[in-house]
Amino acid sequence: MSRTAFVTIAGRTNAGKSSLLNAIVGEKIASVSNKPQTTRTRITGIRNIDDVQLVLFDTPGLHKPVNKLSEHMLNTVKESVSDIDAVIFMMDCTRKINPQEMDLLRSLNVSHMPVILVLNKIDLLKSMDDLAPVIADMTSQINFQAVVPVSVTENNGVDIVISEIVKLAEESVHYFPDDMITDQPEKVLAAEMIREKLLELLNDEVPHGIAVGVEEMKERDDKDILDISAVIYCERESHKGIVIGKGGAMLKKASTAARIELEDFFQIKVNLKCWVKVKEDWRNREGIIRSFGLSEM
Ligand SMILES: Nc1nc2c(ncn2[C@@H]2O[C@H](COP(=O)(O)OP(=O)(O)OP(=O)(O)O)[C@@H](O)[C@H]2O)c(=O)[nH]1
Ligand SMILES: [Mg+2]
Repeated sequence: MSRTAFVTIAGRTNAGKSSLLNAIVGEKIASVSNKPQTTRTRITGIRNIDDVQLVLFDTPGLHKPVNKLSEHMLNTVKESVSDIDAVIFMMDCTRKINPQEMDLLRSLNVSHMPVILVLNKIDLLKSMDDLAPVIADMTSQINFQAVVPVSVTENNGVDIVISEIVKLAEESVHYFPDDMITDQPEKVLAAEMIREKLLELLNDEVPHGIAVGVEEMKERDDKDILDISAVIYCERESHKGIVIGKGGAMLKKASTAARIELEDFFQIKVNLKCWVKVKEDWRNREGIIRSFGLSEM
């Protein structure tokens, strides 16, 4: 009989949730960056191990809400931690737990949701002895199904996280076809790859106010080339100048990096064209948030 486990990855922004999703799935399906609030929607990743199908939901990171988009992101987290088999609560082990994280953990305990505590970024610790007080403090306050120290970037401990989730799988038919790794449409995957490069390259407020929409994605009939046209939205005229850069240098750098990743992912030569448009203060405008596909499920 086949088995399935539905698991949500939650935790503070920048803890490494999307990095873990990618590591478990074995392909880069979620954007990762060193900037907070990289993930904006719930992203499904699927991994099949023998007769077990793991369905993982990556969620936006916990943060103080600053605009309407933030509120949607935090609602997505709330909606993603019920009707599942377990939560992977991810912590950056070098940072103190904050009240917002504690509130979520307590509410998970109240609803008897199994929680696997994943302590990430152990590569940054001076000594593994530093973990003991963190684990003691956490386990004295919250009941965990398991506690797993990991370094996702060094691929240390991810296999243990996988085996902990496999234990929770219940008999059921597989929900997704066995060759599917994510529920994101190709246009969304491509847009997220472009946004990730902009997050990497831009600083201050500019990257947070960026949304990317892929308008067209089509393989040519006569050649093995995938034409992609994308629009990069930013919040102000001054931001548009920064995104384009001197003589178009920034846009060129970002789109070249995105093209290389797109070619690698889709295994075809890509011709990427990007335009930059302004949507004033869009992160506070419900209609635009919805039209960008960024309101909760
Ligand atoms: N040193 C170290 N850095 C890591 C590790 N795992 C992830 N990171 C880095 O942490 C940063 C945040 O990673 P993400 O996977 O985007 O974090 P996230 O929790 O999804 O963040 P949000 O989407 O903003 O909530 C990136 O720069 C990652 O490369 C790790 O094990 N060690
Ligand atoms: Mg993320």
